[in-house]
Amino acid sequence: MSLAVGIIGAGVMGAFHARLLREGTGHARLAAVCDTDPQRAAQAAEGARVHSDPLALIADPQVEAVVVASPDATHAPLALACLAAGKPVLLEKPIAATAAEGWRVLEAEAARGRRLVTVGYMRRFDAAYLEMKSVADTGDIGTPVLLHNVHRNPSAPDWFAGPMPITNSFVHEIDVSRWLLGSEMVAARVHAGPGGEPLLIALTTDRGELVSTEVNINARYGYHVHAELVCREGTISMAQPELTAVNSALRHASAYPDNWVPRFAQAYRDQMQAWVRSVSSGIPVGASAWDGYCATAVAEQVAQGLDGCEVQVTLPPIPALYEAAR
Ligand code: ISE
Repeated sequence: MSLAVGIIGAGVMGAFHARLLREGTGHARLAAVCDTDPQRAAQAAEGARVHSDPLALIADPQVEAVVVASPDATHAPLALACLAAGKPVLLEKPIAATAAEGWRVLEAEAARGRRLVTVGYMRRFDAAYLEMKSVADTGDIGTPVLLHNVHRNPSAPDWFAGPMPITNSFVHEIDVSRWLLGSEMVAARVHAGPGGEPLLIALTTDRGELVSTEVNINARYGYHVHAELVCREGTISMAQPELTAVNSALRHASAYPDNWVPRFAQAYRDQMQAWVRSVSSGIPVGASAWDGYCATAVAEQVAQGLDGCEVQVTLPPIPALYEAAR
């Protein structure tokens, strides 16, 4: 049996998810694509059904599960529509544009008593992060004390506004740090560089660990994500995932991609395959609606510290539906 998946949004991420479903995902097929631009939808669909109304795609009887890759502000309403239709959804991050909306998604899922929402924090499927976590979890290099993150984009897209470096980009570090450390964030301090960027964000966890992140959305030279976990007896850091380096003209060089898709292509592939399997097995994978809520709620509170003051970060108690997955 192959799972019939509909995709909402045919921009960079939606088109890539469509390609994954057309070409590289076992036990799944691309059933439909929806975009406000019919040409873009048809291009990504390559013969699958095309919708211009996302609610029509969700209601389409030929669509069994949904990937949402439309703009951030649409995530919560579309997740709620998927929940109302009882259809599993792989929701691109962030879960919602605001924590309050994210909470509504979580509440609606909890009211159904069944996990249907997976939030697409794909770094949880990245080989380098997975290896960091498995080394840290052995305890061989001692207990974690500090996680250094670097998150650089070559340039901010023109739709980036207000605190989006935090609520759209830094949410990745919030999620992956919670996942790597198994800790919750309790305090934050934001330092802004000259003219407001880059940001240097220092978080403290409930175990006293420090999480430092450079969020640099105009780094110019390329897309670059790096992490180093410092433990009491050693460190583990990400080696650059390039396969080759070129020696030429007195230089040794390797390339940077210009966006996140090449860097995390395999993670997206593995996430899609794991999600498809989880829909048929009923065993959830990846970031839950609770994880999605936590990332957005922490980001929103961190953004309140843009004036440089320390912020105390709080989260509500975890609802019972998500407790088992912790
Ligand atoms: C984008 O939405 C992503 O998810 C990328 O991983 C991140 O680097 C970028 O800053 C976001 O805008």
